[in-house]
Amino acid sequence: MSGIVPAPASIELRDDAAPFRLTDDARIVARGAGAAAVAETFAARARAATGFGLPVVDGEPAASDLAFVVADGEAPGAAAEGYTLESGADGVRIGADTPEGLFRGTQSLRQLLPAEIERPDAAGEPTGGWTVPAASVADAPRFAYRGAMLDVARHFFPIEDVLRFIDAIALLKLDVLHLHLTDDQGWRIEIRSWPELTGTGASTSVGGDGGGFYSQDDYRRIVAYAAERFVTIVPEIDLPGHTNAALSAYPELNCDGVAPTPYEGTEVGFSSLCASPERAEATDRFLADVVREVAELTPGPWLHLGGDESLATSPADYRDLVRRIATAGAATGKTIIGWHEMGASRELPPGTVAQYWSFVEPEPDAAELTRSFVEQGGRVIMSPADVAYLDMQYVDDPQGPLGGRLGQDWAKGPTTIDEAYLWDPAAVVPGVGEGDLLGVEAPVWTETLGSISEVEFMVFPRIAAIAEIAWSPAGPRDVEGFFGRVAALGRHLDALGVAYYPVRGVPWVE
Ligand code: TNX
Repeated sequence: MSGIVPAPASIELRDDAAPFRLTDDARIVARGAGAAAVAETFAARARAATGFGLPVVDGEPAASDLAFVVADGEAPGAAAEGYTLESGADGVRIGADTPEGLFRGTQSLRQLLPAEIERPDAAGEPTGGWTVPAASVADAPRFAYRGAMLDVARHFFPIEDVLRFIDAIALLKLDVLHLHLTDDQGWRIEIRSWPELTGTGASTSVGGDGGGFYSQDDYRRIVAYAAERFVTIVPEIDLPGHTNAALSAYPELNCDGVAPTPYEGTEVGFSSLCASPERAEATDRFLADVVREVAELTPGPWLHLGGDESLATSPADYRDLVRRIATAGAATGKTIIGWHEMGASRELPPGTVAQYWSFVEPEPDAAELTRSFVEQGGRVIMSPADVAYLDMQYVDDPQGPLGGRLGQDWAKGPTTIDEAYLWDPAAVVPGVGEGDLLGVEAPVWTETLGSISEVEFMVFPRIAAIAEIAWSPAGPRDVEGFFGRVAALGRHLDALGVAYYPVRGVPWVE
């Protein structure tokens, strides 16, 4: 079975025509700026799985070759991430206007090949050979920002886990990994001018599962690995609430001058930076130093500064702190993203982006706070918690293998894959339409998730629904067709060794 998730804008599969056969003779002919690097990324995977040489070369493609072309006029509508893919007995050709578009096209090619293409070891040809069906694909995304968020603060995940996660989301053509780097339970990014943030501040996690943090070099490695897969890292420093880890590391950030003890529970909304003028010098120096160092590590355009659930901050203090936080952030030259509560400030820097996390039926203030960003010239990322939060439990899990141990249920109970699939980001907040949206993001919070396989188990397959909403054209959704493609994706995840929950309704292949 073949099928591409997210569904391409247009695909014609010609079952009656001869397929392409990838053999030991195949070369990858790369043409145009940046094409060879994308070809090498694809070739590394395909060489491991097939045992073929697959040299990346210049020249004229033969019928046994794959041609990867970057040139003006290749992508439909000149879309930056668009591509065309043609396959058949006379070869495979992917064309794009940019290396990024070419990379997205290679993710479709992976899914058109047998799932064994994902295997890290050459375990022999699959039955039927390494075939690509005869097909014509013309594709480009609906939204530019298609994200996943990983909470590395509640539990810490070592670099290798994060790289593995990047690999898995890139297959679904996601192009952003938002890292929730700080919270009450841990500060996970080295800030050289405030070393105790990753001393005391990184010593804990939920449930006493140990601490951890990324050194600046570790973080650069993550950024570089993501960049090779055309994934932008969005760092989040959650402020002014969710700051117990920072407050525990530096007494001078606390109104009473006393550092609280590190926190290993799962409550939210009890910590806050201090808005008092007596602490202004320390607090503003902390803000400026942190955002400067994080921005310096970040080639991407965005800096997420939190703003959610500051329940221990008075409304006046919240507005004052958000103004100071956003001003410091904007001074780095980055565009600020904030959870929708930040819309309480009418002094947001131009272009500040909202991340909406209320429900598909918005709570009244959430809609108003989100519109506040749009009124101030910003756009919106949609993450409605009842459909896009990947830490929400699976419906049949309480009876299932996990015994209800993983995930939460506060966002209107467990979430089915159909619910995750059947919503339209442009129809959530009245007054926030298609043109106001930057994109869509699926967060996974890790209060209940202590290992990367537990994370994967919650993320897959539901993230495929979010990826398809973010990439594929708007319009009526064919649930059955989607489920068939998710079943095909399941075989790729099996071959990759990525964990997932075999949700009911999908015709999983044994
Ligand atoms: C709400 S969503 C939070 C997080 C929790 C999550 C758990 C948001 C902006 N804040 O602090 O981890 O729920 O599902």
